[in-house]
Amino acid sequence: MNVSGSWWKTAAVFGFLAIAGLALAACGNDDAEDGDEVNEVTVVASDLLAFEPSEVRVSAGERVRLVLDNSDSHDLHDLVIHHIPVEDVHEEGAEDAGHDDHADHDLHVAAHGGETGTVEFTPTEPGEYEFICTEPGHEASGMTGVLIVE
Ligand SMILES: [Cu+2]
Repeated sequence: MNVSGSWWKTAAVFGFLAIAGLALAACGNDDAEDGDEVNEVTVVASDLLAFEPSEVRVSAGERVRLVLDNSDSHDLHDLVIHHIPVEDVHEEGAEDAGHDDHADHDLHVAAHGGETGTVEFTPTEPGEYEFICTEPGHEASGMTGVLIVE
């Protein structure tokens, strides 16, 4: 009986490990699929003081990677949305530059001339959100656009 009992315990342990392994593998697949769902959009900033495109469409609840392409410019430009409901904002670029007030915006990305910056975020509510460049005079010269969250 002892030998038999030991065999069943061993089998039970291996069975548990197999199920745990399958569960981990399933989780890993989910992560990979989430990564594929990032919606990358590029907005080109130019020294002509315009964004191209000036209208960007994304989906509520979907991860967005917004690339501010300033590679053909000489000046620093940024892209700021003062008020937009967003989650999990992660910015890479000229983070310490190009905005008038850190506390006064929900979304910001900046890039020095010849560089690009990116900001990842998840918009949570449909709506139309104006974005601007906060460098002095740029917004007044028409460096504005709209992010449409559907
Ligand atoms: Cu600008």
